[in-house]
Amino acid sequence: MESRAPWLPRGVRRPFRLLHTSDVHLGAYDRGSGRDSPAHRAAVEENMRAVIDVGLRERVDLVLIAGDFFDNARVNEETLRFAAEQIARAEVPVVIGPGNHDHVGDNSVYDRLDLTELAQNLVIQRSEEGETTAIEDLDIEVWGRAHTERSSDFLPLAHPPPRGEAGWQLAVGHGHFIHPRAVLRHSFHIREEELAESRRDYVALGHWEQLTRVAAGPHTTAAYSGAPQSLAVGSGLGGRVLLVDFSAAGDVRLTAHSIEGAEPLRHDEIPLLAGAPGRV
Ligand SMILES: [Mn+2]
Repeated sequence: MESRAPWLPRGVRRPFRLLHTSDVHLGAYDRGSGRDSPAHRAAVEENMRAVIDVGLRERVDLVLIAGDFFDNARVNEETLRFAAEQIARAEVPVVIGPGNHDHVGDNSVYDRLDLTELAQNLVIQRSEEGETTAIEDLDIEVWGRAHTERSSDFLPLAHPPPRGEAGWQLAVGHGHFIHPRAVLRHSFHIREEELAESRRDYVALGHWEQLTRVAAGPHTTAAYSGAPQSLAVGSGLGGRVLLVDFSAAGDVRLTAHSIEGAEPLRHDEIPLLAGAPGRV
């Protein structure tokens, strides 16, 4: 695949498989939410179980959740405990990059319970400046910058640090990719140039409900997993999670697995959205 990074020799990296999801919005229909609905609540929880089931079935090595894991900071405590149970069930490292719905800082959902105590395989990237999580057994580093509630001009992927020491360099970003028809008043811009200049092997994106790859320069792969429960289900592009295979030669290949039993979509079947270089 053309995405092989040119700055490392071939055949030196450890292959692994990633599960990438986002925008689960756990708790959106909890009691007291104003949208209280036991049926919808059960459906959202079932989606989360199905995501973890895909990870177990496909023997993934790592899970990245690219923001909006929780819908808001007032979700019921049983929803927090449910989330921790499901994360623990994954049995592999799980990294959450908080989005605008589950931001860090004042009134953060992540201050209510210590989920990392309940699920010891969980890392929550809580730094507003950005932080790197090393998964040493897998020779992976994951960089991400957490949302806060304050700044609508937040730029998730502006100026990440240079590549680190580990063989695989990943990033997590929650925001709005700028494409030729993008509505620029939407917040949290992510530009093709930033993805390319990040020099990451893969950038796991969240904030959009629909699955899509996005242009990220010749050496980086970047994609939105879309929400497991999505308004885009009717298009065949919703209700999916991304599996990402990283090969010893440095190739990065996506497969979009359905949580509802539809056929997987192979890398080249996943839509690729062009960027709008220079558009700010
Ligand atoms: Mn969002």
